[in-house]
Amino acid sequence: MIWNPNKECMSRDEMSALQGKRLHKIVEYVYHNVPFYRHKLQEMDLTPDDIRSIDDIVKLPYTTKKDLRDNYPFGLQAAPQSEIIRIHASSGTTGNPTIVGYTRKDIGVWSECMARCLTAYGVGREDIFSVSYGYGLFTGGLGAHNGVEMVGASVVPASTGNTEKHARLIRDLGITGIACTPSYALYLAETMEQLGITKDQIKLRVGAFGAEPWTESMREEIQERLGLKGFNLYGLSEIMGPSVSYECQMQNGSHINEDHFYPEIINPVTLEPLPKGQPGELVFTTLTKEGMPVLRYRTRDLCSLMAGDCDCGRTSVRMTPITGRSDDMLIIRGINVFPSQVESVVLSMKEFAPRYLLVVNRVNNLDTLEVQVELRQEYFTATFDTPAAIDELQKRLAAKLRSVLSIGVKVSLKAPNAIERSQGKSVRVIDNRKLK
Ligand code: DLL
Repeated sequence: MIWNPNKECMSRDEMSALQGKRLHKIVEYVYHNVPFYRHKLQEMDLTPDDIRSIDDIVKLPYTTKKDLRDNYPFGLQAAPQSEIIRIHASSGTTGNPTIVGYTRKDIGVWSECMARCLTAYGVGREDIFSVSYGYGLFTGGLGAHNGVEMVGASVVPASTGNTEKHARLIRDLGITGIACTPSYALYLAETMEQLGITKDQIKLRVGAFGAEPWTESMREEIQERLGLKGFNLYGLSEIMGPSVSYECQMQNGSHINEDHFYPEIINPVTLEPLPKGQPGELVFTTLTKEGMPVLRYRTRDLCSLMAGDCDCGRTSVRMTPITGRSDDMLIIRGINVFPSQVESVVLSMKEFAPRYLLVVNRVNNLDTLEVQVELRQEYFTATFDTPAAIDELQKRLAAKLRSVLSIGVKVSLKAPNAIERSQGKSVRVIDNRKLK
């Protein structure tokens, strides 16, 4: 089944024509409504009339996460506040989160894009579908939720946490589909095994996995342990949230909803656009968004675009799985974490030297983050014999990190000079997770 064959199966010529028309419109819209873009275009001596076809996109400036942060909170919003019906936020590199407002039309487009994904996975009205991405400022929960409702399946808004209860609900309600991070799927499988819930007692058959990179061997393991077929779901909050791209039954790359999100691949160093098939950094332009449209947003995700038709009948361009990032962002339990966020917290506390290390592990399929940080010599000398003071400091740092990163962190305080110095560039992260 294809949710919207008119759009998902357009001829390439029709798609390019539609994209060109929409690009012109969106450039005109941001030119008149977002001073940031108007100034950028003026500096480049461009007006909306210079953008006539989709090929003209290369004339436009890039947008980065820093631009969003510098214009915090609403600087890039194009629609008046009265038209915004929802606001999501995702973590920024330091300090300010990225704020994204959606109009009613945006939520409608998002729901449809998500419905396209779910239909491609084989989800329909008869399904009972659990959304186990976090509900809240994160786009995963509500984004997937709206799509499930649009498809007409019964949505179970399980969110994250409370995994034992969730495992029992999967069995007792006969839940057939689930959306969550691939690492949570493995954690859930483990919890079920501990509870003695066996594969033949459950009816799971479809999984919509994303929000973090995963591999074919993780797919095999999840499929084997939960007895379902797992599909990739990709997205990012700056563009929309989940549903930017999705795997079909062929599972050969993820189809991009390119009538709404126009993809390009660029060389992250020279910023030159690259042809289909070549790996590089993925860039998106939102073609229809009203709340916060973005031109040529640099995702920092590395992948390539695939040429050629897909046997499923969809004509939309596909992207390969994400192989890495062109920045230092980590994804820990589905939450984006930048080492610079940890640095800003460490530097804000006088007790610490600016020496820290993030150690990431995967224990029982759950990611853990330990932050090691060195005490300053003066503080270390003054409190050396006072375990209570050290304990208080440790708790204070853990609480601050938790509020900035939105995840629990194990804090390990170190004596001055205890963190190993590297010879070349300083090493800030040791990621022991094996993404085989
Ligand atoms: O993670 C949106 C989402 C929610 C996607 C639920 C899929 C499912 P952000 O928090 O803004 O949004 O993080 C976006 O997560 O740039 C990628 O680096 C990574 N990411 C998302 N989906 C995938 C995926 C949501 N399927 C960032 N494979 C993106 C690999 C993914 N990485």
